[in-house]
Amino acid sequence: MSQVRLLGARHSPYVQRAKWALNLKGVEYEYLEQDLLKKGPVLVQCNPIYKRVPVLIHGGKFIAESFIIVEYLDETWETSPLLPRDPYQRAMARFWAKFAEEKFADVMRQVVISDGENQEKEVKNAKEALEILEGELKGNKFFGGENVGFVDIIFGSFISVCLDVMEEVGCVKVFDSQKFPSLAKWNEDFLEIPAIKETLPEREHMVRYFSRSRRFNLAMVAKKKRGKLLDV
Ligand SMILES: N[C@@H](CCC(=O)N[C@@H](CS)C(=O)NCC(=O)O)C(=O)O
Repeated sequence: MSQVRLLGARHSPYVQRAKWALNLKGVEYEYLEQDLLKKGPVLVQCNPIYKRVPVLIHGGKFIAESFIIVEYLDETWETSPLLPRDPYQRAMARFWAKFAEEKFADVMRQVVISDGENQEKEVKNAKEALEILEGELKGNKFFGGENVGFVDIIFGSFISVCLDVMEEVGCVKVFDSQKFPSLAKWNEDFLEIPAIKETLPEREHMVRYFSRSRRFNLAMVAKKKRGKLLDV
């Protein structure tokens, strides 16, 4: 099998998805850390449209976007399947992964970079998404059933590895294990899987990254407000 490389960044929950999929499938790969502020020539060459990580390099071909990378890995390496074979179950897994991305991960990114009423609104939205996901587990061990699958990887990259950092940086509480007991148990089981726990992002890098985004965005909002006041 051709050589596999992964372009990533230490703090990135999106890169985490690709690393977990590679680990679960037992694929050996070379990891290349990227400087996202400078965006070196390798990243620009491999992902000229978005210039973002993760990017998977396989047999000289470049594949960008974490959802697409995980699906590509699943189709290329058949061991430890991540998506169900049945077309309807497959469609459902894609639906819930998209839900977890749009209604939880994207919303949590907004929680981290906002404050006041805007932040309260986003915290409420994130909790509503968790309530729905709590119901969707329906007594299953994982979203993928007895084994971790696509939805677990997509959702886990935010809830298992960076939610507490996002809560700390945003000075909010979103997750309550009393309120979401199935998700709390899911999280414990998820983090016990060797292929998952042996690759986790480094907390200090995540704290630095999310704190920097929060400071930057709040400063931009304050600058806009000042501009508007001067216009009056
Ligand atoms: N939708 C993309 C998001 C990837 C993403 O936002 N990556 C961040 C790192 S956490 C990045 O490369 N940011 C650099 C930039 O946007 O300039 C995916 O799922 O792969």
